[in-house]
Amino acid sequence: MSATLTIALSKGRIFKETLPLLAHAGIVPAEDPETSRKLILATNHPDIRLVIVRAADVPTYVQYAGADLGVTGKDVLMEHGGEGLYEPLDLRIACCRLMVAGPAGQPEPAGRLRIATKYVTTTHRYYAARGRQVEIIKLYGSMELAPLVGMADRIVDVVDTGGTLRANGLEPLEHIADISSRLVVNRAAMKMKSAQVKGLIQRLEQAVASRGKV
Ligand code: PRT
Ligand code: MG
Repeated sequence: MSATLTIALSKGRIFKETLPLLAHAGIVPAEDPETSRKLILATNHPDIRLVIVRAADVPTYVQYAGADLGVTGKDVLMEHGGEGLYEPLDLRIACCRLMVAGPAGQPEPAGRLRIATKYVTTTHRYYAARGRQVEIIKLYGSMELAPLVGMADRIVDVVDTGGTLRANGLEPLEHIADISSRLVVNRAAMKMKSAQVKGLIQRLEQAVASRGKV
């Protein structure tokens, strides 16, 4: 008799890109979260279920044992701090870069920079390490708008193709970190459900490795 394993995922790109890795590990959800309103999804394994949470909440669910494992962007993990979590595997999905961006072709304004971002902790750390005084304006989305309406000099956000920045007259200026999604595991679950958790990590590791070969 094995315990139930709960895996936290967010809808959208994380779910879409995790699905093939789970399939490779033999795990298939019983429903599609994009069409189902259920927050708990069964899988083809009676002892493995998925919970659907906001992307920024995945580390918190895993930290507080609402889920044993989760898939989350390194950007989200840096902001969360990783307390109570193991990060055993880079899934190499949902890749992007965390960047400072600003209006194209404009010099850096003198004095204290105003930076709009949802990555308050990471942004604070980045500028503190450079001895730069900044005012951080916390937003929850559409950061690209803030410089356009004169609310901020810069934004800190994740960039993939750069299309969203360009469409809004912004350009990437400074690279903060390369981002990909990570498997995170609750520290207690790693001990209490060791065989199951380690088995799953191993299967996902193989899934990532075999995907890298194509
Ligand atoms: O969207 P929602 O508010 O529900 O939540 P979320 O934005 O936290 O989640 P989601 O699903 O959008 O992103 C989940 C994770 O995917 C992030 O934490 C990143 O690790 C990763 N990821 C990879 C991205 C991107 N690429 C990305 N391009 N997350 C967001 N974007 C956004 C970016 O914020 C910007 O608005 O896409 C736009 C830029 O894309 P380009 O291609 O135009 O540069
Ligand atoms: Mg988003």
